[in-house]
Amino acid sequence: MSVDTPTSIRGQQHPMIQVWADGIEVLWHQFFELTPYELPHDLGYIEGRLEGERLVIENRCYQCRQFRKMHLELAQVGAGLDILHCVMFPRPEYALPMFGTDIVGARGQITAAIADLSPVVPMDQLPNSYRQPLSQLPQRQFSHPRDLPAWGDIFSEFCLFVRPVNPDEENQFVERAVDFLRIHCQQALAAEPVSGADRTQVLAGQHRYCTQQQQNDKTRRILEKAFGKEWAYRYLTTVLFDLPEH
Ligand code: BLA
Repeated sequence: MSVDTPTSIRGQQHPMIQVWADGIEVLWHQFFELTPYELPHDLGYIEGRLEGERLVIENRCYQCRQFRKMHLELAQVGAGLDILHCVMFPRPEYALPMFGTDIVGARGQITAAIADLSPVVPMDQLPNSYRQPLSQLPQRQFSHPRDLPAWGDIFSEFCLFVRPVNPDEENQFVERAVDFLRIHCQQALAAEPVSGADRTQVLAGQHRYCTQQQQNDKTRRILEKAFGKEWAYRYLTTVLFDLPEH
């Protein structure tokens, strides 16, 4: 499986990031009829400087019937720091969880690999239609699981957050993350739209997810250092974790 989508930094990132980014785009195209999602015109491709190094951010953004925004971002700071960030925002008519994943690699070593399907309605537990297939996925072993920060109470019991220490663990992570995404795409295709009170609950659940994610100091600090406080705030609240409209 591969997608012919050449970009300037994609071919230069950590192999695990390239494999996972390709996997995400292949599944998206397999399952959905995608149309482009227009980001603010100056925020699609971005260059800045961080401590003397070049920071490049490349965004891919789509939408489809079930998702108002399917965002895949690749970022690179100099040759030292590689980042993959991806979130799928369901339309409020679909009571679906949030799919999110973040990979951070420093000098060739992945330090953080996280993937989750995070509950929206109800806010504290995934629906049975997700828990059932998720609980049947094959067991996987990671030598360095990581603890979630305090704002991470949005994530589900299935959240995978590790520091993979070798290519085998990197593959195990990507395989599990692909399983999460495939289950999500299948459930999204089968989902019926909701209305009224349920729609309000979906908005409230997505609101909480985005507000918590905006608390991630590690993301904010990098963006602030490279682009300044105001820009970082705008990027966090309009591109990374924009709140759905009411
Ligand atoms: C951690 N995110 C991080 C770290 C950095 C970034 C540098 C620290 C790495 C480490 O602790 O080893 C940076 N991530 C970025 C930047 C962008 C980005 C700059 O996406 C974008 C430009 N973060 C997400 C999503 C999730 C997420 C969708 O964007 C989860 C679904 C999680 N990132 C996440 C978590 C941590 C993290 C839980 C660890 C935070 C901590 O330990 O405090």
